[in-house]
Amino acid sequence: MAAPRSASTRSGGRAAAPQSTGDVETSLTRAQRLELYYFMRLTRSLEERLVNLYRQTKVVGGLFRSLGQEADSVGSAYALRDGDILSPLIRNLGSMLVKGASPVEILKQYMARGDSPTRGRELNIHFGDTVRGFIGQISPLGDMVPVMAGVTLTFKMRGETRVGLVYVGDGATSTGAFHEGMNFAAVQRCPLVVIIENNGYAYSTPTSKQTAAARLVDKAIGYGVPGERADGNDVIATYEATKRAVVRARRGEGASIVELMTYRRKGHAEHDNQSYVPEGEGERWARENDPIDRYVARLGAEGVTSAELGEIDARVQREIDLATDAAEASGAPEPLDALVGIYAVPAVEKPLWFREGRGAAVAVNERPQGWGTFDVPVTRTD
Ligand SMILES: Cc1ncc(C[n+]2csc(CCOP(=O)(O)OP(=O)(O)O)c2C)c(N)n1
Ligand SMILES: [Mg+2]
Repeated sequence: MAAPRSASTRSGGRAAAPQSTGDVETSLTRAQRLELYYFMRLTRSLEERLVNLYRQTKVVGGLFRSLGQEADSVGSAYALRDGDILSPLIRNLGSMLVKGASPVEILKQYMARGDSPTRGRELNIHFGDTVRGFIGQISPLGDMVPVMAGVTLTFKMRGETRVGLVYVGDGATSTGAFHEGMNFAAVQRCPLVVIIENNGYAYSTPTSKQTAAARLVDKAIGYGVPGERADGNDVIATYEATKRAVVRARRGEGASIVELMTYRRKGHAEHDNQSYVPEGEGERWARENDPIDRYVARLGAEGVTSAELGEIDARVQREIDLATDAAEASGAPEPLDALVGIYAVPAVEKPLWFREGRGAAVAVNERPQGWGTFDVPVTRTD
C-alpha cells in the first residue's frame, strides 16, 4: 500500500498520496502532478543558476547538467517513499531534490562553502544524507550497483520493507561492477530498482559504439529479473514504470531493471563543446521532446491553468534567489575543517609498527605547524 509522503523533509511539505486501491497504485492526485512540475522546474532553474555561478568562477569543480533529463530523475525518485534509499548520479539533481535536498545546501556545496554539507572537502556532487535517503555517490561508473545491492540486502535481512534505487548511465552498464552488482542483487532477490538512464552518450561515445545490445533493458533477461523500458522524457510514464518496480521490490519480489529513454542535451559537463554530436540532434530534442514542455502541454489538457504554473515558477525563482543569497553570504571553509569528521586524528594515532619509535611521518615532514591544520599538539617520539 502506498504510504502518505511525509511533509517533514522540505519547505511547503509534500503532496499527500492517493489511497492505494490494492495492487500497484500508480495514479497521482492533482497536487502530486503539480508537485512533479515543481520539482522539474526547480531542477532546471537551479542548474541554470549553477551555470551562471560557474561562469563567474564561483562553482568549485565541474558542472554536469541534466538538461532534458529532468523527467527521468524526478519521476523515478517520486516513486519512492520515506525510508527508501536512493543512490544518485551526476545527472540526478532532480532526484535529490525530490528526496529532500534543499537548493541552499546544493548551492553551498557547489560553491564549496564552509557550512556546506561536506565543508568544501569533497567534489561538489559527492554528498548525501542517509536520514533523508540519498547517499553520496562515488565516481567510478557502476560501483554504486554492488553498494546498493548490499544496502538492500540489509533491508531484506532485517525484515524491513524498504526499497533501494540506483541510477546507472548507458555507459555504466558496460562495467564489470554493474554486472557483479546486478547479478548479486538478482540472485539474492534484493529489493533494488536499477534505473538505466539511456541518454545516448557516455562522455563522447554514442551508445551504439560501446555496446552491441540494441536495448539495454534486454540485459534483465540475462539476470533473470523483470525489465521495463519507458519514455524517460515523460514524467508520468517514468513514475509509473519505476513505481511498478518499487512495488515488486517492496512485496519481496526482488530486483528489477527500468530503462529510461532520454537524451543528454548538454555535453558531458559544461567544459565539453559536444563537437562529436551530429548537427541539429540536440536542437531537435529541445524542439520536439523537452520533458517540461511536454508536461506543461499535458497538464494544460488536464485543466491546469497557466496562472497555476506561473505561481509555481515564481515560487521556484524566489527559493533559488534566497538560496543564492545565503550561499553567497556564507564563507570559505576554515583550514581546520579538513580535520573534522574523519576516521582518525593523525597526530594522536599510534604510529604504524614499522614506524614505531621513529615518530609519525606527518609530524616530521608533511604538516608543518605553520599550516595551522593541527589542533592537537604533536609530540615527537624520536
Ligand atoms: C569505471 C569508470 N570509467 C570511466 C570513468 C570516466 N567517466 C566518468 S562519467 C563517464 C561517462 C558516463 O556515461 P554514462 O554512464 O552513459 O552516464 P551519463 O554521463 O551519460 O549520465 C566516464 C567515461 C569513470 N568515472 N569510471
Ligand atoms: Mg549516458
